[in-house]
Amino acid sequence: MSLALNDTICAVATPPGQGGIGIVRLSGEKAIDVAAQIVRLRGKQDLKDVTPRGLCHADLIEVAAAADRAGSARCIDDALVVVMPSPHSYTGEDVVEIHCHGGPFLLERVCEQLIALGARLAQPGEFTRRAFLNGKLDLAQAEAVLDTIRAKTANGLRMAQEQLQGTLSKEIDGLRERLIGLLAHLEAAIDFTEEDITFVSGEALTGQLEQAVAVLVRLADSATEGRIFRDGLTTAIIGRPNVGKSSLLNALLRTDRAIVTAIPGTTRDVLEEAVNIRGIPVRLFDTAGLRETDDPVEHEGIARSLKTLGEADLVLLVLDGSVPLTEEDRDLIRRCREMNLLLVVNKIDLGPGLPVELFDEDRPHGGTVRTVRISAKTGAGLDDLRDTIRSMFVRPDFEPNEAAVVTTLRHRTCVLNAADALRRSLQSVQEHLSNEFIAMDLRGAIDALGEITGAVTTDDILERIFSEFCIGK
Ligand SMILES: Nc1nc2c(ncn2[C@@H]2O[C@H](COP(=O)(O)OP(=O)(O)OP(=O)(O)O)[C@@H](O)[C@H]2O)c(=O)[nH]1
Ligand SMILES: [Mg+2]
Repeated sequence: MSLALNDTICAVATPPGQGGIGIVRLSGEKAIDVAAQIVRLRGKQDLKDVTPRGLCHADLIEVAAAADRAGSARCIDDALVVVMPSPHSYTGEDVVEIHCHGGPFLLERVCEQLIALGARLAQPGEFTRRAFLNGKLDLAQAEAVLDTIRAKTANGLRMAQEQLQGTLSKEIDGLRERLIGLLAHLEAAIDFTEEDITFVSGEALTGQLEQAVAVLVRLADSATEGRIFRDGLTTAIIGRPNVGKSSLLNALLRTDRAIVTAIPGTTRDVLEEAVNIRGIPVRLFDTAGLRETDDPVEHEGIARSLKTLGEADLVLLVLDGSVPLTEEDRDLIRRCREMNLLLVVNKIDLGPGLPVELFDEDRPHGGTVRTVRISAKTGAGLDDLRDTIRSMFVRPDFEPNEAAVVTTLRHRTCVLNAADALRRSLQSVQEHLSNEFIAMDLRGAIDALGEITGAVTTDDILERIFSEFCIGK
């Protein structure tokens, strides 16, 4: 896909569907000229001469009639128009926004006309891509635009905003600058090996490299919370039939979303709902109760339950606290041994529930296991359940706005690659290898960090990042 920077792009910037207001955005060299042909300002002045970034009342007119500007051109809507001349705009180019009524047909009509007049329909994320290419945002900030749009909880929004303001970029750039300084010393030492000058001592080098690794380790660690608040937790509610899985879903949602009956095997399909649990966006999946069955419909439901289980970040394994643990319960606990497992002992309103000791022989390996006691019927224990879910994934002292947080797998991979390269550099220092070896890995680390902010980038990376955006962003 060729995404030249010298043409003028346009797109509807507001979501599809009907709304009070809809916005069409234009960016590029000819943005003002193109827009001027369908915009007739009420104040009669030229679109070029309006106050930058101020709203102007205008009539939108049909292209066919536009040539006859003085005459009775047909008006299709009235609008507020704002002109943001380069470089003080989102993309850094001349930008015009046309705020008209939010009708899908009308907005499409406006875009069609702009295209007929020489603009091109923007690709997904192309406005933000231009902002990046014109140096208005770095790559991490551009990614934060999407995170801001997609944020589902206050924490997610706060982290996206921090990243958009440049908190992560500053930390990464600062570290990268220090490493570049270090590399310059090493390169000087390489260039002047004949002379007997020490540009940087082994000790100083070790100290600085170790310090940099520590910063990167902290950043990589922050990715656990970062990812959870950004992407949320995929949570499967599983268990034997009739233990109260659907009742738990309903209790957490505070609605009667799922059918609940006393008949085992009520839920056949997988139900998905989103809920905010202590600031974490959680995707809850209620599943069919797991048991041996000859019923083909139930059999399919169970296959889907197991698939959901396989994809979950967290498993809420519901147990009926009013009866002793069964062999099927134990099988399920064993099946979830490698996962983050929360044993939810339900129906405690009917009795004290099962003692935890029962589970000792089935202690999981790998993941974390916790137990809570609840009654989906009375709501007892649900607060404890919410607190426990948060504490399984978020450190108690975690504050999303305190320091730079890594929220994406892409950033985490770059951070880990940089840390690995620095560790190799450190090893070369310790083994008294020549400066070339130390410098080589140091360069690798500098490049890995540069990929986060886009100082080092490829079309491939840009393609992947901006294709996630929608048209108009
Ligand atoms: N006393 C009591 N009954 C409960 C509680 N939770 C669920 N039940 C009852 O248990 C029965 C089964 O509840 P469901 O929520 O349908 O159970 P399920 O695990 O979704 O069952 P399947 O969909 O068949 O696998 C219903 O009669 C509920 O009213 C609870 O906390 N206390
Ligand atoms: Mg159910």
